[in-house]
Parts: sequence; structure tokens; C-alpha cells
Amino acid sequence: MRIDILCLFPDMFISPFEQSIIKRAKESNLLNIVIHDIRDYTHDSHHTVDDYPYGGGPGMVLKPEPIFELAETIQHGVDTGDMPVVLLTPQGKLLTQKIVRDLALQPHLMLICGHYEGIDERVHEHLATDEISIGDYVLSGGELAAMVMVDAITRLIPGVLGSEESAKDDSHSNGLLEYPQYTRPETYRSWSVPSILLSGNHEKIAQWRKRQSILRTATRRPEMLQQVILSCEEKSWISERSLNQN
Ligand code: 6GU
Repeated sequence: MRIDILCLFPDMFISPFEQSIIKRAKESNLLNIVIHDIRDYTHDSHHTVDDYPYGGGPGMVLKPEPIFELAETIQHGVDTGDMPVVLLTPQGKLLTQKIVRDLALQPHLMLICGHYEGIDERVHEHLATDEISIGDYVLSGGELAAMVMVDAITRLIPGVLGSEESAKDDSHSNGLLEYPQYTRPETYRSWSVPSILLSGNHEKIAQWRKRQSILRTATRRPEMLQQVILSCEEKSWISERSLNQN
């Protein structure tokens, strides 16, 4: 997969993209990330990327010309058929694991990082195909959001995670939060690992994990359960627990 990132602070990406999974994905040629500085596509001697908002008001707005020119340079000569052009903005659609899964299937993505008070609306209207936010809070710019997206997408590119680190049991991959995990020692400061996990009974362990996943989701993120289909037995786990608590 190739990911082009258009931004104002390219150096922010250096260290995060040279570590761990993303580093490995790049080294094995499963991922090619190209960072572009929007400022390089300005034509005035001050390399101006922003300007005052029409109509007045506080803050500055990113100018459309350098962003369009840069995007069109990237698109030039490549088959851009349905390449997603994602604008990172707090006004976008909330990023979910489903969106991440869909984007991970694409051969080529473009991510545009906004800054300051905003981006000229014509970038939203005539360049971006998708607008994404990573949560209901405000960041100073889209760079950190782009890193979050690249990380989430990279781990789903086939071949990036070894079978040992498979993404299939991740929280959110099946619409539920992940079950509790334990490793050695068996007892730490008098806190013992649940005995079922030491039993060697794989069927019982799988059932315990499923139950923990469901109960944990019901407690912490009850709204997530509206999207998953539970068996009668699984529903009874939740109601039994509620009874026991009252
Ligand atoms: Cl994508 N950008 C900015 N500036 N703030 C955000 C965001 C994006 N997602 C959440 N907050």
C-alpha cells in the first residue's frame, strides 16, 4: 500500500514512522509512506500557506492552491480511479474499525492534514472524498490524527502482523471489547490468574473469554452491544450479572 500525506509539519512523522509495526511494514515493502510539505507548493517568496478568512473572524484559513497543486502532482500519472482522498478534520466522520478495515484494502491513499482554524471549503468540496475525525476533541493539526490512522491501517495490511500478533481478537474487531489477558507469574502479590485459564480446557477457556468480552462491553460500552447479535445464553450472562449486582 502507498500512503501520501500532505501536511505542514513533515518532521512530526519521523520518529513515529521509524518504530515498531510501521517500521517493519515499510522494511518489508508492504507499506510505502510519502510525506509532502504543503509549503513546497507555494509560489510566493514567503511561502504563504494561510490567509485571513473572508467575512472576518479569528484565526487563519489554509489556502486552497498549494493543497490542490500538491494533490494533483501526486495524482498525475497514477490511476487514481477511486483513490480515497481523506481530509483529517474534527468535522469529519468518527474513525471506526470498520472504516480502518475498508481503507486497509486500498492500494493507495492520500491523507490531507488541516491546521489553524480551518481549510478553505473548496478543499472539502472538490478534493476530499472522505473527511475523518479521530475523536470528539480538538487537536492543533491533522498530523497526529494521520499517524493514528496510518497505525490502525498498517496493522491490517495482510502480512504485516505475524500470526502471533494476529488482529483477529482485537477489541472492536468483532464489535466487542477484548477479554482480560494474563501472563506469568500465576500469582503476583496474592493476585491470582483465574483458574479456568490454567485448566487446559480450550472450549471452557473460549467460553469464559467470550463471556468476559460481553460483560466488559456491557459495563463499559453498552451502546456497542446494539450492533452485535448475541445468543440467548449470551444475553442471559448480562441479565444474570445485573441481578447479582442489585
Ligand atoms: Cl482529524 N484534526 C484535528 N485538528 N483535530 C481533531 C481531529 C482531526 N480528530 C479529532 N480532533
